Amino acid sequence: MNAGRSDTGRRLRIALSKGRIFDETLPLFDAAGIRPSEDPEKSRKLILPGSEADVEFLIVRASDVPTYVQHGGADLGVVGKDVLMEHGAEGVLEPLDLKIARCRLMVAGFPETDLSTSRRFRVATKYTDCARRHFARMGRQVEIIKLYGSMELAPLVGLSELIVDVVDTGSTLKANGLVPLEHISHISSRLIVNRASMKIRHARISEIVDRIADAVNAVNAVRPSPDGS
Ligand code: PRT
Ligand code: MG
Repeated sequence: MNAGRSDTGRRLRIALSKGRIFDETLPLFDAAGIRPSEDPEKSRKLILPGSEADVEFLIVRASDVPTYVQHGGADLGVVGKDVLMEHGAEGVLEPLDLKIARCRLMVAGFPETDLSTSRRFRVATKYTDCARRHFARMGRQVEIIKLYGSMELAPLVGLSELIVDVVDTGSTLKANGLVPLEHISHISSRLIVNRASMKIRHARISEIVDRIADAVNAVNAVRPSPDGS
């Protein structure tokens, strides 16, 4: 019996982005018995059938995952908390922290930068809403400059004094003469679910969420996280 299909007559759709999230998500999905039948890095297909007949994978841009799940284009998705916070993702359920693709959302700039001065810093970032909220919380006036990538370049050419970006090892900042100045948030990837899908396909989605949760716990029991979560 195929719960996912019999509920609505179509496969359960899971939105994934290529790259680091995909690589780290695969072993967790494997544990839940679902995996794409093809490697998206080698295929040009945007819909990949799953190993189980009631599941298929949508390959979308990382920043588009919440949009697909919010509007029901996908039932489930895997997305970085940074993208989720920036998007807003209203009405989207977030049942599981997958504890993968961990990093930190940071304010960064040149080492000599004094954030306590009253000057109005320019901040280059693709996380404009997160940055705006952070600086408002800190009571600092800033000018936000929207970029779509390579934020580290902005201070080097005088476009901004600060950036807001995710940092993992810190080597990209270092290679460009920048340092982390202020921590905004710990980031990891989350499993998200469309609210209506969760109601309509509750049994099947709960089963998948539970199995992935077990896999996350198994991985983290062996390898405790650096921040103790
Ligand atoms: O490229 P596109 O716009 O399609 O999507 P994306 O760039 O958001 O996707 P991807 O695959 O690069 O990142 C997906 C998710 O991985 C992000 O949303 C984060 O939640 C998470 N993640 C974890 C990271 C990093 N670590 C990371 N280090 N995302 C990006 N980086 C980049 C960072 O922007 C900086 O340029 O790597 C550089 C810093 O790395 P370090 O190790 O030098 O500090
Ligand atoms: Mg990228």
